[in-house]
Amino acid sequence: MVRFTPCVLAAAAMLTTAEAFAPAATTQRSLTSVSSRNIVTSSNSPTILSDMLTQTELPAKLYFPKDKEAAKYLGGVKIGSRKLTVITGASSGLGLNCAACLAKTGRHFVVMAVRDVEKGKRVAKEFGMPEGSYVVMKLELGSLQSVRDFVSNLKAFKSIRPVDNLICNAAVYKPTDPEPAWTDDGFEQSMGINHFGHFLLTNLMVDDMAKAKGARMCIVGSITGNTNTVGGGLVYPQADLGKLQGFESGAREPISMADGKPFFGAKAYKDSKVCNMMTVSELHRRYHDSTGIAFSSMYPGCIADTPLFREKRPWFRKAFPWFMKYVTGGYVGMEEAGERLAQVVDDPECTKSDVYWSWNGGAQQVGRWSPDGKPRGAGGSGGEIFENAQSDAVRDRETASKMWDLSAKAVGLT
Ligand code: NDP
Ligand code: PMR
Repeated sequence: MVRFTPCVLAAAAMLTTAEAFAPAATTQRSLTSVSSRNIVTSSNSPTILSDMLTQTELPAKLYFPKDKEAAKYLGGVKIGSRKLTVITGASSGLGLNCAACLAKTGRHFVVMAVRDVEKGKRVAKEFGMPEGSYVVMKLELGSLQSVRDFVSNLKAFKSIRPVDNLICNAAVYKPTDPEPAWTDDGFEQSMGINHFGHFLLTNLMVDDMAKAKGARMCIVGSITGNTNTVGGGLVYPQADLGKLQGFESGAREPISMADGKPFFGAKAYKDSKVCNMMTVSELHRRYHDSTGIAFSSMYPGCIADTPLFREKRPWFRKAFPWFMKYVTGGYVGMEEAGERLAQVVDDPECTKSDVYWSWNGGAQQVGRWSPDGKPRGAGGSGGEIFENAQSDAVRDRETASKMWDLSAKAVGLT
C-alpha cells in the first residue's frame, strides 16, 4: 500500500475541502429551513409513540406491570438486563453499523433516534437487527422542540431503567452550499444539527443517566476538527471558532458562523466538530464527579464512502475512498467503524472519562470488536484503540467554557 508522502502533503496544501471538490452542479439553493423539507415534529401523544415500535403486532403479555403504558409502547419487548443505548443518526453509515453491532451483542437494547422513522425501520431490518433488540424513535436534531419531545418520549422507559449509554452521532456536512440553510430555530444547519441539537440533548439527559450504573456518553468528533493533524491542519479550511463572535450575537439567522464571519460550509462542519469535542470536555468538567458518567469523544477513521459526502461530485465520491485507502491509509470501512463506536460504550476498558478515542492501524479489521464478544487485537498490527491527543484549540479551556455558556443560552437552557 502506498503511504502518505511529502508529495501528498504538497497536494494537500494546494487543495481545499471546499474548492477542490466543487459540487456536480452549482445550484443556487434557497435558504431552506429543515422543517420545510423533512421534519415531522413528534408529539407526546400515544399515537405517535406507538409509531416508534419496530414490531407491528403487540404481544399480549405485558412485561412491565409497573407501567403498563410503557410496556404497550414497547410492544411487550423485555429489556431485561440489557443496557439501554440511544444512538442518534442510526439510520445510515457509522450510526447504523454501530446500532446493528450493539444490538447483535445481546447486551444492548438500542434506541435508534432518527429523523426518518420509516427509513430507520427499513434499514434495521436490512441490517439483520434481531426483533426485540431495538426500537426506532423520531428525533429531528434541527428542531429544539423535537429534541425536547424525544427526551420526553424516552420517559416510556422510565419504569424499566435509566438510559445507560447515549451516542451522539448524527451530522450533516454541507461543503458546497453557496448559502446557509437554517434549522427550525434559525441556526445554520451544520452547527444547528451537529452541535446545538446534541448540546441540548446531552444536557436534558444527564440527570436520567446519572441514575444508571456506569453510564457513558459519547459525542462523535473528528480528525478534521483537530488542527494538529494532516487532515485537519493542512487541508483548507481549518476549524476556528475565533472569539465566538457569532455565538455571542445569538448564532441565529442571519448569523451563520461561530466566528461571525460569512458562511463557509466546509468550515461550518469542522467548527461544529470542535464544539462537539469541547462539549465532551465541558460535560466531564461539570458533571463527571457528580454523576459518574464517562464522557468521551472519538474519531472512527475516515469512512470515506458514507452518505455524509452526498453533496460531493460523483468523481470525488469514487476517488475519495481510494485516496484514503491507498494514499493516506486513513480509510476505515463502515462495519469496522461501527464496531469501533460500539466498543466505546461496550468495552469494559472504555470507562475512562474525558477521552478522545482513536484507533491505530488501517482498514479490514472487522471482527476486532465483534458481536460475539471475542477479544480485540488478537493478531495483526492494526485497529488498536488508544487515547488520542486533541489540538490545543480543542483543549482550550477558556473557549470551551465560553462556548458552553453561549450554547446554553442559544438553546434556551439559561
Ligand atoms: P451519514 O450521512 O451516513 O450519517 C449521518 C446520520 O445523521 C444519518 O443517519 C442522518 O439521517 C442523520 N441526520 C442528519 N441530519 C439529521 C437531523 N437533522 N436530525 C437527525 N438525524 C440527522 O454520515 P456518517 O455515518 O459518515 O457520519 C456519522 C458521524 O461520523 C458524524 O458525526 C460525522 O461527523 C462523523 N465522522 C464521519 C467521518 C467520515 O469519514 N464519514 C469521519 C469522522 C467523523 P438520514 O439517514 O435520514 O440521512
Ligand atoms: Mg482529508 C492522513 C491524512 C488525512 C486524513 C486522515 C484525512 C481524513 N484526510 C487526510 C489528508 C488529506 N485530505 C489530503 C492530503 C487531502 C488533499 C488531497 C485531503 C482532502 C480532503 C477533502 C477534500 N479530505 C477530506 C475532504 C473532505 O471533504 C472531507 C472533509 O473534510 O469533511 C469534513 C475529508 C476528510 N479527510 C479525512 C476525513 C476523516 C475526512 C472526512 C471528514 C470528517 O468527517 O471529519
